[in-house]
Amino acid sequence: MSTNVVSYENCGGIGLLLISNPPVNALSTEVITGLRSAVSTFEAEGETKALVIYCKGRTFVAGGDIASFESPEFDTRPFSSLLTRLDAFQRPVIATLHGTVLGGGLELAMACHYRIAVPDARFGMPEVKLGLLPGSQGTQRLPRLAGVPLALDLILSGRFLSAPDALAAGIIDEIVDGDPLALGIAAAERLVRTRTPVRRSSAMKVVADAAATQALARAAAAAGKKPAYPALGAIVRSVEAAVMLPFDEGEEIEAREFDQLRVSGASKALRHLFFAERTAARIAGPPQAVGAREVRSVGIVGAGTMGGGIAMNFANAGIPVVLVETSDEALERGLGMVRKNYEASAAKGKLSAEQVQKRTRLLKGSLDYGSLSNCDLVIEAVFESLQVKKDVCARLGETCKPGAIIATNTSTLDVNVLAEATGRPADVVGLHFFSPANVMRLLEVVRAARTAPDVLATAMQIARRINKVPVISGVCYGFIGNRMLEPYMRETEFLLLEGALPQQIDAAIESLGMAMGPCRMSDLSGIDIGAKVVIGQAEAGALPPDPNYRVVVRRLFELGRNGQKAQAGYYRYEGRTPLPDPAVATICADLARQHGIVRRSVIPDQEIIQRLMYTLINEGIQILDEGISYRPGDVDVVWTAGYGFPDYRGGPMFMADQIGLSEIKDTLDHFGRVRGNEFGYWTPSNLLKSLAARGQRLGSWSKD
Ligand code: 3H9
Repeated sequence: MSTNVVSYENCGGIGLLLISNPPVNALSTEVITGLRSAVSTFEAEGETKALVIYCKGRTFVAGGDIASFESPEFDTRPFSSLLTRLDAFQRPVIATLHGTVLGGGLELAMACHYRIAVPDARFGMPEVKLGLLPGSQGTQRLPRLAGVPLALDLILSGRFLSAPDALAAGIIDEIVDGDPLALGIAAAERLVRTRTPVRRSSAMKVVADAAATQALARAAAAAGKKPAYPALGAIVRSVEAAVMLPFDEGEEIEAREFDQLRVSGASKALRHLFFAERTAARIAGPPQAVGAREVRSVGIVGAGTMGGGIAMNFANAGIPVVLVETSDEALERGLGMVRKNYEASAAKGKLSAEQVQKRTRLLKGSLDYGSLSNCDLVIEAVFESLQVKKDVCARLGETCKPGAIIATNTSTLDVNVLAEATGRPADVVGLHFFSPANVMRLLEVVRAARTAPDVLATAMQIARRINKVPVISGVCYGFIGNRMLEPYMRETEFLLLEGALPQQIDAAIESLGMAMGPCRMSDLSGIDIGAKVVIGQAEAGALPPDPNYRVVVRRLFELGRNGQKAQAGYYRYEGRTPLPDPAVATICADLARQHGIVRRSVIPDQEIIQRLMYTLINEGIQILDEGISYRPGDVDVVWTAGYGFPDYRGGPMFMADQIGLSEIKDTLDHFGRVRGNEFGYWTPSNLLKSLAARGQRLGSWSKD
């Protein structure tokens, strides 16, 4: 028997079932149908002594096919009943495991009687990251094999276990190095020869001891604090059912929970982001590169907080880095900060002493640009000033070897101008890291007008190597993220002038699930940083001719209220704790008086949310229309990976579809009418207007 994705053959009395569904052998409907038919063949061949299930390619089954969950007909039960059939065989069923054995893949393995794995196989139940739970008996079998505390930990966190840890936990039976098929056949022959009785995980008793009870109670309490993630509570209830109820009753509870989660907004949003992150890594738009350049060594100019953080990313990935500074003190300060960061990670047990040593050995400092001459990639991370950066770029253009890539970490300057300054613009790309650069996952990769296709391809590849989530942006002020932040900050300040308080604005925005409201965020990133950008824009004549525009941040800066580091900004601080500061209300009231702005005693939270979020969304749609960003999903990845946007809302573009594009357009029009639209703040982008008019969603829109 054989289909495109599943084949079965009888080899010397052993049934061999092969799954071959690249890239990760996900359980598509076709795979499940193929599995059922193969299992029926084995069932019918009464004389076949054992069944071996194995996979072709880089991994055993890495889970259910996430795309198939969108279908209204999707149901976990056909796969679950297949697992029940496997479990019930009197003849041994063996899973031989390699790669990442995840979700439905681990459920398949656990339904087999014997699990053998290669040493570098990894195991996990990552459904929670998709807002789901293991929906095919996983919440029932894992507690039986591994105990309730570990099962809960794995299913609630989605973390992976190594093969030795899985063996120690009782999830697998044996680790052997070799070809999965040969290993499976050898194990099958041994089990048959020794007449080893089959061991069914469904028949094992769950250990219901005090540790299990405590783990359940702790998990239930933690889930209760995160109502935005309904999967957490559903997981606890399903594992509890494994403890309290017979296997098949627990299985039914799990299936019902899965059905509800699958159609929940949170799971839809998280599934959207799963694919959006992977799609963002693909370069859209012509021309495509034929290949990438090799990056074996990296240079960084500027060993400040940014440069040091960027350097750590490369050292962590095993790539040697040279940091160039202008003085011994600056260099020592930068390298010292990196060393301190590594030591802090070691103290927390996140890195071994050996890892720290290996990484610090990869970092070298230099005062000489000449030491960059052999680097394959050089990133400038110097002070954010056009002249300073242009000078550095010009020097790099002369110093770097032919074929080396020159990257700028600017967050606001024109990458085209910097690229021309090097004298070799085809070699130049923007790499906009977010602070702290060694922690934040997002990397905006800025494609300048003359960036060579292979330079862009290399930037995307290197981003994945250093574990970043890359998103391509065209050249514009602020790229994708900071440009969308601009109307959001503008409305924040206008609302403060009209009488809202920082704590009210932050609370309204945080109620949506944003990690931080705009005022707390500005205090953390530095009022001086924000104000200098606005002042620079004003000097460049790039601000709207509105005398009221962003006056609050400039006044706070004048007053030295530079945010958390100054213990005063939009809030006053006790340590890192922000406390409401009546002085800020007074500052805003004075500014309002000077600028003739009428203050109101009540500003509804809904107005705050609409003015901040709808203008941000409108800017995102404008960015798509201009081709600065390729896809709505790319914008969502920027905001969820870099700006604390709640993943369970899927990002601003996904959220816009949930709200309804017509509703957003109509609300912008409404604000334009009641507030006036002299500066175009409320003008819906053309794309928003046309999508709303056609009743189309961003999710089904593409530039082509
Ligand atoms: C589940 O199992 C529910 C069950 O309880 C019940 C089921 C009946 N489906 O990440 P990569 C694609 S829920 C569909 O770049 P890596 C991915 O989109 C599932 N597609 O590679 C990409 O496609 P493209 C539980 C999938 O080496 C390509 O494969 N399982 C799936 O960095 C390569 O992916 C999970 O949540 C999938 N399940 O990492 C596992 N998985 O090339 C999710 C991958 O077109 N997957 N693709 O962009 C992962 O964590 C990683 O993909 C993995 C490989 C570690 C496997």
